Amino acid sequence: MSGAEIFVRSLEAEGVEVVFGHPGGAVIKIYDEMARLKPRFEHVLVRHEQGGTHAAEGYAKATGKVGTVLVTSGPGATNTVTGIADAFMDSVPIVVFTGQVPTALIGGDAFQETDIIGVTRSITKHSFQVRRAADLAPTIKAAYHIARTGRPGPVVVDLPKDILMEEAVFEYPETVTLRGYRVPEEPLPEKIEQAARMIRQAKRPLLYVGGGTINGNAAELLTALARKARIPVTTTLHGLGAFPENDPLSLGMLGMHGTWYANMAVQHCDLIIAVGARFDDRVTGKLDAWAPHAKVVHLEIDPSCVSKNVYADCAVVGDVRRALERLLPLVEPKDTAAWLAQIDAWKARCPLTYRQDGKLRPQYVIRRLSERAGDNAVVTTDVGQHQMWTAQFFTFVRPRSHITSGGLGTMGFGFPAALGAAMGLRGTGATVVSINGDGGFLMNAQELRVAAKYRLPIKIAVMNNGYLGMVRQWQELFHEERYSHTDLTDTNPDFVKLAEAFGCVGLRATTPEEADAVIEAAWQVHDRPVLMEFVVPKEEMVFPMVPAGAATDDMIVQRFRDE
Ligand SMILES: Cc1ncc(C[n+]2csc(CCOP(=O)(O)OP(=O)(O)O)c2C)c(N)n1
Repeated sequence: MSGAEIFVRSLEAEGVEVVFGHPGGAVIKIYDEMARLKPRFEHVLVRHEQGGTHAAEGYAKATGKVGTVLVTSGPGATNTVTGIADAFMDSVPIVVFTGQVPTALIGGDAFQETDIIGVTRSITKHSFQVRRAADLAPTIKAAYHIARTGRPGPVVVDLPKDILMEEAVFEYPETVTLRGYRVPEEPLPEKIEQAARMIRQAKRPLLYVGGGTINGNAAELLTALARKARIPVTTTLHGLGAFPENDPLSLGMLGMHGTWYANMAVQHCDLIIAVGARFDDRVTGKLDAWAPHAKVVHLEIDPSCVSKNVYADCAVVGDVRRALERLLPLVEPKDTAAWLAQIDAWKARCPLTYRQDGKLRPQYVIRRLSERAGDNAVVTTDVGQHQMWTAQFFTFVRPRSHITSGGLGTMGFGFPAALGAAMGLRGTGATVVSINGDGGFLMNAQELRVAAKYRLPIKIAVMNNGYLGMVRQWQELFHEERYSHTDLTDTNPDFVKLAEAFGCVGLRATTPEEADAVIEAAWQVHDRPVLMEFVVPKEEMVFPMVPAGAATDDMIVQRFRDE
């Protein structure tokens, strides 16, 4: 059969359910075979390849499966670069198939030729260029294996056009053996015992939990460990949902915009148990002033993350789920009452707050969305202030309920990620909520119509503060209020009309009462996306805040100014 048919059959054999793609000359043969073969997977025609890549990320994060993207060569391929970089930074398993000019023309500046393998070399977990149709099936098998196993990440598979025409025998391999690729799974027993000993000896232990706990399907075990040993838990942005935030042991998020009490716990604890986390600079701030009294136990699958930023006194390298399975029976209930009382006092002294003065505050909107959506919600956010308010004021109680762009901080991520999540969660009863700023939403708003086509009832919030809010905040705090090119008021569209033009419902709220009514109305729509525009004050800022590069102790807790 043709290489293009082998491609289609391989995706079916891999169990792919959804492909987010956009056709072009280099992959036209694959699209032709899809028309002829009517494959078992669904192809979603996105309106921009970047949107497709973020949709695949949203699908992967919501379902725990690998996301799939198919694009043409040249601009089709380069349009995926931001999504690939995003997936690399955030350990999201996706496979991106890019068309390529015929092998004989490679290197000759042919029409729509880009060396996408070269372009993406430093932002992929691995990449392949297929040179023979006979290699297609084993390469596809290997690509999904690499994307999904160990620390997950993006894999690019480049498909020269002639390979798709070439004939070969189709056989999908059962197993993968790759020289030089081994996943460290079983942690060393002596390291588990050392970790248990350190937990036993600690007086003020703290669990610092990252996205690796969710990727590794270890949230339940982590929760069991925290509850058994009575250890308080703080999570990173990507760790949100790994531990139920309505549990008294939860401290919410730590770091730059984390809670005051989580950061206080970090600065006063005597043991940090890091689980699937990488000590990112948005977590630690000034490294040598972070957690000054703590020894560190680090449970981590990626050996290159261990002792990279913060030295691990005990490194438990391997699958975090297996590590927690083995650690749990060795850890006894601890008396941490004094430490927990101290934390409760911090929580009472400086809880997360916002001004309640009759104006429509974004934090209020997020609280209301959280209450309305309940435990079954899956939330995606874009990047900026609304992202941090969502992390602070939405209550996450389940793994895979919070999807965002953390490492790369990609504006334009949130809505297409919601599209991908909603495609993956059809029929599960989950409500997908997409929270955006007025800046980033417009960077991939074209995918609205795709969501409408599939009748996905995504609840889209656009926090319209008329500004690139997070940059405005930095300009106010650190650049003497020179608001250089952050005002969006004269380039913002009418968001309600925009939604309607794309076949969605558009609603607007300017007061808390209107916001309540709009949220209620949005939840009554079941057959298409609803865009809720919330007009909020531009002056609102995200606090607490540890300024970039500052010590955690120098956190700005709250600052109100006249409006
Ligand atoms: C693609 C991209 N360009 C620029 C930035 C820098 N940046 C970070 S936050 C932000 C402002 C976002 O504004 P908006 O989407 O309105 O959200 P808000 O902060 O107001 O909630 C900008 C420009 C980015 N993160 N990503």
